[in-house]
Amino acid sequence: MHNPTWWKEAVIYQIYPRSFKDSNGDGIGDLRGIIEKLDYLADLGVDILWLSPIFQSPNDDNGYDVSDYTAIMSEFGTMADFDEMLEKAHARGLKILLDLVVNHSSDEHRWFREARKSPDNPYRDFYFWEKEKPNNWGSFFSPSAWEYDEQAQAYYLHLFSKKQPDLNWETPALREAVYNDMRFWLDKGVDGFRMDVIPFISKHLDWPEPAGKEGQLHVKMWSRGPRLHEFLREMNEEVLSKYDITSVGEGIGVSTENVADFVHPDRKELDMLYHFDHAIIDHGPGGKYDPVELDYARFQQIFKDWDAKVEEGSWINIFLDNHDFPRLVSRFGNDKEYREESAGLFAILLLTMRGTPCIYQGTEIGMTNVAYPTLEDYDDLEIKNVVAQTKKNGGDLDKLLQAVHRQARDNARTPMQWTNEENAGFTTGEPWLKVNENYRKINVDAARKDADSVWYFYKNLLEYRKENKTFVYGKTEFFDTGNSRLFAYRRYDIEGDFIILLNMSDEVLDVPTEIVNEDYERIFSNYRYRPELTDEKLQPWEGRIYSHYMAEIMSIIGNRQSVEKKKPKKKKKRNYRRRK
Ligand code: ISL
Ligand code: CA
Repeated sequence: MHNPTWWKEAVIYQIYPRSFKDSNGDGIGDLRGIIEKLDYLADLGVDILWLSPIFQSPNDDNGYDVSDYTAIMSEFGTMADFDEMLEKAHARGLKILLDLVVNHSSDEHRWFREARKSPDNPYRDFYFWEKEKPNNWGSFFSPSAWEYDEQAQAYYLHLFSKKQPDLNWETPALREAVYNDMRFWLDKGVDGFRMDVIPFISKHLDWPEPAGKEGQLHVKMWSRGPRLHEFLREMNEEVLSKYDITSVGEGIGVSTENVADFVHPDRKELDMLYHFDHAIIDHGPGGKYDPVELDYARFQQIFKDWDAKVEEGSWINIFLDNHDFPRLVSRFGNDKEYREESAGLFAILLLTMRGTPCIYQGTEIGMTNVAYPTLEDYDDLEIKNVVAQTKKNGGDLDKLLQAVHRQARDNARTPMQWTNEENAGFTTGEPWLKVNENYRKINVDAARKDADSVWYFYKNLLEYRKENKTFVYGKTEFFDTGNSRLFAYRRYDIEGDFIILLNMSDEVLDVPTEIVNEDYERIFSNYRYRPELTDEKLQPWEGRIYSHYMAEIMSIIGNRQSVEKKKPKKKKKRNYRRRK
């Protein structure tokens, strides 16, 4: 039997504060906006709120460039607002995860301002300095990972933008400073951290010159440097283990072969992490802005391979979109004819696959990608960099715009759609990033007035998951359906036995009776009460959960022994367990 663990049972909801809710009309989401929406989040039924960075920052990368780890970004509010938010969240049973961005700081952090002053400044070794460019590494947000600093008279390393210099974890004083900043928040009562690009914190100090073009990204090489696990163990020992909290690693560059090194309980490093395998599944030979067609067979295989690692004792997160990726319904589903259907289908995948689910803001109402008319409409520094490079190389800007429509991080960063009022009820002012025009139709208000909406589907499934711990602790069995567009798996243990069928296509498919025999009863469908719903056929993008009748009876009467081994009379079909 399993040990009950709160962060395995919990569902995470990620807030991108800049785009969540603006409380004061300046067009930028803020902490008081989050406070306003705590009841909404509690009502939806999530457990943990992960806030993208809320710390003081010049916002070169929307807060992923921190200039003071223990101060609140002035645009987001004050420390008093934070304290109030934390208290009110806890009062509603919601936990708070902060975003720890300590692979790099902002160049405006005091440490960096000191470090660049002179070679013997006490903060010098908080960063990496080299007299000559030691290699041809590229950076995520600029052509080179090395930038010459006039004042320092040396090059510094930045794997992300040049305003995000990499911190040097080799320096014990830097590590101690980071641990202190972490303690500051944990002592206030926050419930843990999501850790940004954490596999990058240890570097190959011989600065190997990678094969390949100048300016290429070398995620594999940067991830899992020689001292990474030593640093993580130290952080755990010094900080994490002293509190009843949890930790989520952003598992960039982590694979099934090495995930256990991070999250197996014996390692005492992190509780869980999310990998990138399906998140980069459509990146082509030229990277994310050179996308290729989605391979659904591989998509299925990825979930299968990772679940095998969970079976061996590692724990992971299940996510399908976040602030760095396109909207899941536009990317993996069909955001045109079957928007609500595919949004519902992926709700089932998120909430029934083994791992701690992460729901990204807006996904609970099936928000979609945006397609701004020009490249200049986009805000993300990543796009600005790609546009500059494409111009420099005389590349095709129309083709780039198409790719940006499909892949941009800003797809996920458009303001949350609350109502059909101007600017989607996000702000009374001018939003920092234009709202998606479809807010008149897709918004929280409308969704909550419609019992058949994606929003209610999430709410009901969240509640059902809470009642059925089999989805958390049960084993997984994957079925080969012979169709890359039909995903089928079973979650089962002594308390429950469920089969999940997901038709990831625009076609009507036969229900595979060899998988779902007559002992299984349909209890959830994202087609709910619609006339086209039948036992034998799966509608386009229909997802179903079936429950074994014996397990179902036992879950109702709660006692296996007293059940007669006789199939009951056909029960009335329920597509929602409980309809409110
Ligand atoms: O979105 C990406 C670039 O196309 C990702 O590769 C992303 O850079 C990577 O997932 C790391 O993400 C995290 O660190 C970045 C920040 O920009 C992202 O928002 C954050 O999630 C640097 O801090
Ligand atoms: Ca504001």
